[in-house]
Amino acid sequence: MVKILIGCTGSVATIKLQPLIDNILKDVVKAEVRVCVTEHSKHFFDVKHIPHQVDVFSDSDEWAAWSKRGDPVLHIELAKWADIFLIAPLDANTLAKISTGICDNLLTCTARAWDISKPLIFCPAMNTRMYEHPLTSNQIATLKSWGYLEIPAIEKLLICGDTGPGAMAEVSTIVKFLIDTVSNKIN
Ligand code: PCO
Repeated sequence: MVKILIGCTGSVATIKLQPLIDNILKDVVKAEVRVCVTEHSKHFFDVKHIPHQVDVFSDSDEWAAWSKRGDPVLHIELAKWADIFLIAPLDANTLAKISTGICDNLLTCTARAWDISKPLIFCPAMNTRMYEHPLTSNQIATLKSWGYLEIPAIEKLLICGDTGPGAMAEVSTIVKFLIDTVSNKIN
């Protein structure tokens, strides 16, 4: 089995979570999928539409799991469990946090606990104005300097009506990238 942890952040591109999961389960051989989400990302999907075998974790699960010494710490368990961490979409806020080590929620704590010898794939998604700010390329370069793998944002008509770079890569591109990453891991 290849264990894939999908991280979702508060970009509107989280509307692609369900097709992303469906296509991973269909096309990535022997994939086991879990999801960890930020509170803002919950705005963009309905957990009822996520396949039943896929567990979705969020901040409240972190606190519910721990009451005493010896209890599991969810972000550590998820970071140990996953073979691949796919953060799609990675919004401007979480990009900034991960690039500087801020860990104030389940997703960013999991990223902070990530073993950088395992693949971490990230798919930036944000409005063009944010995407084109110099902070974005600086922070993406920081993630890449640790060996993290970028699936670059693309140019298209964004949900807000602007056209330009900043849209999340297509689901098909992400799934193909995952398949290549899994086969590199095996071979
Ligand atoms: C925020 N914009 C974003 C940009 C990300 N947008 C996208 C695409 C989707 C539809 O094709 C949502 C996938 O527009 O990735 O978060 C303000 S405009």
